[in-house]
Amino acid sequence: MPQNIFILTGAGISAESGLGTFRDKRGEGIWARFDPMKLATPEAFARDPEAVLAFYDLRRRNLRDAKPNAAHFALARLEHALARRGETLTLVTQNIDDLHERTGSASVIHMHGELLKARCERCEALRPWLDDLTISDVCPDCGRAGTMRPHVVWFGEMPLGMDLIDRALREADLFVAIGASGAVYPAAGFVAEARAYGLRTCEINLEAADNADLFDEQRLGSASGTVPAWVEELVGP
Ligand code: BV8
Repeated sequence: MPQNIFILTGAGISAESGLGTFRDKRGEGIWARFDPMKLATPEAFARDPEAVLAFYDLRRRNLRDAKPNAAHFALARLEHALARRGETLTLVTQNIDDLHERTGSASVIHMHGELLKARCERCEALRPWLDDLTISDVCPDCGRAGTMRPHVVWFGEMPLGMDLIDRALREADLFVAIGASGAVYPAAGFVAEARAYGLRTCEINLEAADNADLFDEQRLGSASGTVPAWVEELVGP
């Protein structure tokens, strides 16, 4: 029977690429050092845009030096192998990095936005943005200054692609969460929706997620080892 697989990735898949995770048991995650309520909400951006923009400039520069790891490459291989068999991979990521795209994953749904894009709050135009973003930058489309923001979904904002995500969940046979802590909604609720739709569910993680009890199967270990091994079981070496 054709395998339609729905994969949700979180910060854990990019951890071995040198991009920090948000919450880790050792308390060294990004949110242990930076207060998300002061840097990842629309209210924070309205109150102190320079601090918020500096936070994303720092992460954009880190991303330029980061390289995809074996887990990203394995998911791109899985997508192409399934397509050759007439099966589908829907890849949804909570991550705002471009490491999936850099390994050839074709249709990535960035439900929390993308760090390498900026959006004009006046004309809604969306543009690639690889350099620092300042509050005085001019929108390349409408020419207004001071209207550009990172194309990132902050707390309290609607995640992107929710209709597409729900449709893909309904059509899939298998739901796999990779490197996701199950701490942030609505992404953390996808596994419960998958179970309600009758999908098998599998967690691939370094440590058990907050919603680990909702998964039929669990594979613990670093993504650069666990994900290529899982892909090889599915589509061979
Ligand atoms: C919204 C972008 C309305 C910014 C981020 C119930 C329903 C709906 C909403 C809520 C709800 N309850 C509360 C809310 C509000 C809130 C929320 O969830 N708050 C939490 C804190 C309780 N949610 C929202 O505000 C969302 N919007 O609700 O709008 C709505 C309602 C319903 C339906 C639609 C809309 C918006 C949330 C998005 C916020 N933006 N990111 C930025 O990146 O700066 S969220 C932030 O956390 C990250 O970006 C990341 O995407 C996300 C989740 O983190 P993870 O990816 O899981 O990373 P984390 O560090 O937590 O975990 C890492 C995992 O990797 C761990 O398990 C670890 O063990 C593992 N790992 C580590 N190393 C490795 C590894 N695994 C493998 N290998 C390794 N080497």
